[in-house]
Amino acid sequence: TEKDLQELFEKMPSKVQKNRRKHILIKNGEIENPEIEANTRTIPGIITNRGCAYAGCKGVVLGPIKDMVHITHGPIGCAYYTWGTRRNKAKREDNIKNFINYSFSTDMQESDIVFGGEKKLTAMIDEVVEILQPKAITISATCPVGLIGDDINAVAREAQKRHGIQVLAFSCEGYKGVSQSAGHHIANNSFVEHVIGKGEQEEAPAKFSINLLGEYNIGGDGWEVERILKDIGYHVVSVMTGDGSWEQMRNAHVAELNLVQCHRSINYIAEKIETKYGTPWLKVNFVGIESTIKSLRDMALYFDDAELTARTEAVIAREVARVQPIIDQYAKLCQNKTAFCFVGGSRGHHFQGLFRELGIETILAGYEFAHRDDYEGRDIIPSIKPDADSKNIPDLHVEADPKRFRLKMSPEKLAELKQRIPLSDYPGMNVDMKEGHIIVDDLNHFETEEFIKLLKPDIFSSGIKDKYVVQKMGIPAKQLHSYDYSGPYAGFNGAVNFARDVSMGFASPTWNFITPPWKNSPALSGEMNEGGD
Ligand code: CFM
Ligand code: HCA
Repeated sequence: TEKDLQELFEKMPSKVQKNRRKHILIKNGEIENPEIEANTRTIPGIITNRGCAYAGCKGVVLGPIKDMVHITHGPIGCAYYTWGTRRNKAKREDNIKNFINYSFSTDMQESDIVFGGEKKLTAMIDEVVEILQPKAITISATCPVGLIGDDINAVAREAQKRHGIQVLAFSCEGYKGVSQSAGHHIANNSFVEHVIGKGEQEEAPAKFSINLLGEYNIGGDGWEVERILKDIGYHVVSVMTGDGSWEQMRNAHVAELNLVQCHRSINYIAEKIETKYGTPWLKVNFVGIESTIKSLRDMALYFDDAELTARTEAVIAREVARVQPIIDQYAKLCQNKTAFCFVGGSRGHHFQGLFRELGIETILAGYEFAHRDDYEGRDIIPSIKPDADSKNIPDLHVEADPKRFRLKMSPEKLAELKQRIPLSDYPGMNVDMKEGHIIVDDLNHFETEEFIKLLKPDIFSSGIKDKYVVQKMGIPAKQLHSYDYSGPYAGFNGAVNFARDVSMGFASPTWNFITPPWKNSPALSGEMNEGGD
């Protein structure tokens, strides 16, 4: 209740309180779409789950592209941390190499920081080309590179001339934004400018051609989604960027529709492709049975083809008949339980439906670094005040491509469809949350513990940084970033895996051996005294 929330705030120093109040909401139907503060700087010293711009650029958007060599220019730590930890899977294909099992870094030493690292980077590119012959290379800058002023753009330009392959430089120094989100934007801009639409194809190679955007194939999610789409009869031109390739992304302009799974990390590309090539985008969600079915039906409405619609229904019926009885068994262990669902961007919203299907209600949800539109919907975008990102990252201006822009359907039909399906729109998470439930932006360690004590959720979904703290409080924690090394969790097969893993968490006898701190109240307690003696 508001009173509990008030008590929680009172435990914070007054400055922190003032800041954090704007990031926490209780869903209350009286105010139609309350404003939340998001994408602003975390208070220094607060333990947050957020990462940096480099993580968002190299780790999230670039990293999964398998046929490019991704070089991290910097001391070894940044490259090492983004080496495989995100579990974005990829397979080699005919004519498409797969480099994602390697970690490439200039491993800058003290002398490179003092005298500059450009020569080392140049030498590294030459070595990479000689040994691996990739078709394209990316260079991502880490914090010290920006501080010492290495000109990675000039190095990239020279290397491109020397080797005749595309070399893209990304000034995604960690400090370029308040979180990963800035890095997504930097990567998106460059792909719109230099990669998408540069391929030779003019026509879609098959009927029902789509691109799948914002799907990173974590734990094999993208493969499960592609299995379903191909079974129905779709042709996947490119995936951005899970198990994706530079080669295929170059021809993304030929698709008839872009699907957007993770709105946060890739909405910029979706929007610019629409302006440049006339391809609308559809917000989909392949996490959870209901959402998967809805996404497939929305796609069928877009293509409006009797055979495709019939096939969509046949696949849905077959898959549901196959997986529902298994899920029902697991769901018996999950009834009437509650969850916290706090993940980086889209997943804080996407997983709520899957929890609900198992009988688990999400009572607190939020994002580490999403923007106000991911909470309140895209309608509010014009009213968002310029933030830290907009100062550092130019909003790319694009225009209709004179040769390749093509309307995919009449404007009247498009307008009519927009009334029925989320075309070029995302209504955000808040509309789906229930009365009295809590929405928190950039949840921190202190609030995590306080909300757990207050609401005692049965399961906490999170990342690696908070998981173990929560488990020591006696509550099962399910990582919704890495899936605790399981997955896929998307699509029909993913829902079965998730039901199995979550119910296993509840059934584990481990929890009987842990006494949560509130059952063991301390003999002594104190209060924080601001500024006083
Ligand atoms: Fe999109 Fe992602 Fe997410 Fe994300 Fe991430 Fe991720 Fe995530 Mo970790 S792209 S916003 S920057 S869905 S890496 S695959 S799990 S925080 S909720
Ligand atoms: C990142 C990657 C991450 C981290 C996950 C976590 C991922 O933000 O740099 O904190 O557990 O999904 O791997 O979000």
